[in-house]
Amino acid sequence: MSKKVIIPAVLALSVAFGTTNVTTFAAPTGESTLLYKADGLSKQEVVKNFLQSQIALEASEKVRAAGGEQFKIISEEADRTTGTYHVRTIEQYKGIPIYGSGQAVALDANNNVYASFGEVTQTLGLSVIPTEASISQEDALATAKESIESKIGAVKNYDGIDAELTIYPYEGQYHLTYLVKASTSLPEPGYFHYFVDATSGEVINSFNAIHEADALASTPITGRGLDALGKMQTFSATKDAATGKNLLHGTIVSGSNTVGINTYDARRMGETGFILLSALLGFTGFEVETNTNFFADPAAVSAHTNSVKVNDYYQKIHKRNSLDDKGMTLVSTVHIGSKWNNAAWNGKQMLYGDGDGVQFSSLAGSMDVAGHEMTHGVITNTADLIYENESGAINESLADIFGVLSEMHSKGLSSPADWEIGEAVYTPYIDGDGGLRSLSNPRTKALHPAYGLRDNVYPDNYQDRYLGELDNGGVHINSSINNKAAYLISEGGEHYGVNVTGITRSKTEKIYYRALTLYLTPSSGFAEMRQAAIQAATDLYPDRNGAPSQETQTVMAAYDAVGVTGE
Ligand code: L5Q
Ligand code: ZN
Ligand code: CA
Ligand code: CA
Repeated sequence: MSKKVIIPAVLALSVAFGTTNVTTFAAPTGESTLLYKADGLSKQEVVKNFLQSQIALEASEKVRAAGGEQFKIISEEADRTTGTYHVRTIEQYKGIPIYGSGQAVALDANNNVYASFGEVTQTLGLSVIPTEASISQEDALATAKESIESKIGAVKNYDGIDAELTIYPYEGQYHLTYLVKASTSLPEPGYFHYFVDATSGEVINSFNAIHEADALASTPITGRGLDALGKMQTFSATKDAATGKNLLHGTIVSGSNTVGINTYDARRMGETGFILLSALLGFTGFEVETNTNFFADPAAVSAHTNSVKVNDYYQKIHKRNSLDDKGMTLVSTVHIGSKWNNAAWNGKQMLYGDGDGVQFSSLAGSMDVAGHEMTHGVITNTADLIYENESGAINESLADIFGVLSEMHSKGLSSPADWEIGEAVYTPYIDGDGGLRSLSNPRTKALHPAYGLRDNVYPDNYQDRYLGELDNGGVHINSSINNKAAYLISEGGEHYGVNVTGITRSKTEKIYYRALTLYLTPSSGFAEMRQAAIQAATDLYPDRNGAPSQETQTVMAAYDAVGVTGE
């Protein structure tokens, strides 16, 4: 977290030219304060000068001398609700991006910096990092493929694979690497990340970030079919001009936005079918076809209609145009693998298993699971939280939070509140045992003793967090700590002696969406999540007479209650 100081722009500019006379002023009250005064400069100059001013002079001069700017603007967004302007940056070294770096800087209506999230690297200018690769991109791709296939078996078709030159900070050193990202569906869903040293060809680190995970004219039709829960649904589908068959290719129209929804069937089978149809279908699976308007595959009907519902939620509540906010087509594939007890986002699309019928029934049947997986798609396109350790737990938690909130929105206010994940498909032979995770009371769900958690249940405060290496550093475990905070913000309650006044679901989802899209960065952990939520609450529900609003106080109290305190 940056220090809260106001640096007049004139002084900040002189920093760049070698003067060390930087003035700091006392910060106003509250956790949100003005950081940097703008006058006269463009928004982009203000942001870059502000970030530059956060680096010690010697290092900052060296970066310039080395012939590059440390900060690169990657997105800009004006927020009409608050008249504020939001800029995301990443760090680079001689034009090569630094993995996991990122800042989110917020400007007020006068272009002053009032908030900044994301660590600024101090040592970049003092480091000597190789920038010339001695192995080729093809070599890096081959190395990654070999390792992936030694783990999951031969991959006949990658859903996507690319290698990008990236500087990777690892164990106290900067490495010039090719970051290889590979998406797979068969033989196993995966979203592999490989850091291949571009000077030696050695794999420095790797992880699987699977987020459980035509020219011809066609006519839109209305399809019908029973979903995985036995409910009749109607939905948008297509009559294919070439074959005369009806397919699960729909469109959602909202104002001037149109989003495609395509649902496919992996038919639980091996690679052969995929190879045949890959050229036509882009490796997503077989078409779900029918000669009538009736679609007879309940898992496919559920995946199709649930992705419409989740998209409606993001569109109506958050004014978001699909997962990338640019109208990308929503692709789902059902019947992945045999009795697979999971659902996933593989970096490109949703994947649903059929479940083994005991632990899970068809996972496509649960709308909150669709909301969870699709939120991973939103996160990839916004804060891009790294999928391990604390940032991974925040990533998982936001997927759960928007999973349950999208489901509750869809069911409407007359339905009972539901803060469980996956209850519609979890343990079909056991009634009333809720879902696989609970946001309202994480401690009601057991965890394998191998994790060594207190009472062998999911944690509901920071002190009980999991610090081992399983589950990418506990991403599906420690998420519960933030889940509980979100629940308390919405519904209120006493937790470890802290009283929290609930502020409703509607305000809670606005705060988390704003934190996710404007303030969280790839490396954000629990402390940054707290600060981002406080900032979002303060933007939406401003301080009065120097005192934080009820909404902001509630956010602070909820994070206090789960043991994530300020500083
Ligand atoms: C998980 C998504 C869900 N999957 N995957 C462990 O592995 C572990 C948990 C999950 F929607 F199916 F739940 O959350
Ligand atoms: Zn997930
Ligand atoms: Ca639920
Ligand atoms: Ca059950």
